[in-house]
Amino acid sequence: MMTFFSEQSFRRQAATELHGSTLVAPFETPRRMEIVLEALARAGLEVRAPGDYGLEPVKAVHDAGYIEFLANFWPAWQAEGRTGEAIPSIWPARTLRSDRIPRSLGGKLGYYALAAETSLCEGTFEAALASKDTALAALDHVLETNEPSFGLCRPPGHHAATDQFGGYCFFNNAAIAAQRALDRGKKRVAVLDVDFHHGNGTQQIFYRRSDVFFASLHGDPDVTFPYYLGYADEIGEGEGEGFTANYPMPPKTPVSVWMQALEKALVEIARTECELLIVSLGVDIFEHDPISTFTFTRDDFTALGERLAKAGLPTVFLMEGGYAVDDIGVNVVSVLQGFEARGGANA
Ligand code: SP5
Ligand code: ZN
Repeated sequence: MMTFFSEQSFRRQAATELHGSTLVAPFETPRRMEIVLEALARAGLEVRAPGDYGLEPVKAVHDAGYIEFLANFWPAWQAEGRTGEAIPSIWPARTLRSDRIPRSLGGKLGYYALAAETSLCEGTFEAALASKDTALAALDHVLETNEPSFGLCRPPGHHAATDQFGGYCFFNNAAIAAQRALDRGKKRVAVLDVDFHHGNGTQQIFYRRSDVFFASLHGDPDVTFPYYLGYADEIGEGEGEGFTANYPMPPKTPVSVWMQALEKALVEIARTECELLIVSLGVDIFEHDPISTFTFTRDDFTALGERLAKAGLPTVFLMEGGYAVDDIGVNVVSVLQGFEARGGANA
């Protein structure tokens, strides 16, 4: 399996994450990438650097004002003499207006944020660009060779909505790749999100559309971030009705139960006649993940890869979460090797 990674992903070096009542070193640390790269090397998988795809594929998915905000924020913040990382602390919440974008940087910060744990800092925009390039290169590889691929995206993407960042995400890499696959001739694409957290951004972006089928298996939002999306009754709207499927599950859900939900999602992917599978691969479903509550072991990750291979679709894996840093490499490679062992996706 070909893999892709950009060194530019290291340019985000945030020092802060708002966690409970304190600022901690971010769970989404660049060290995660080093560990995955080491595991890819040990597995003998080639890693290529992506090309520069520019902003057009981002504009196809995200709001122009949002992209401009991310591009300009850090220099503007510094020009105001602010030195620390930027953490939003007020939003256009239910009782406030969301039809005005404040001129103030602090006001913009909250307008474009959906959560407060994700600080903005130097290099964030550049890393986010590198991450979408990684996803696009992985996609193009699948389209051009029909072989599977893995994009080691950092920062992750699935929480990023049309015009909001949060949950460690800025650009929605999976959505950007899915849109490009459509633009390059695929009639319908499936995004299967196995990250522990609901892929609220991906769902929102495609909620009213039938050309992308989105399925997410995740911790029940009733008790889990991002709390306000990801319930089973969200099935898409209008044209998109029947093209979103959610499988929320409680803490400590046995892997056997999770696998049954995966079967249901794969039935839907077959029903909707998707021609390409994009897997939002978060390995924070691991039993020892520090911020999550599912129970995957290393062998379960292998079994997941094997099962996905059976779907028989051209497949691109894109990195999302996974915060048990010492294990993230083994867990990711287990999925990829399980997939390859079963001759996944025309390999
Ligand atoms: C891509 C991705 O996996 N993003 C995850 C973002 C989670 N952000 C906030 C998590 C709040 C977790 N609270 C956990 C309490 C653990 N004791
Ligand atoms: Zn996650």
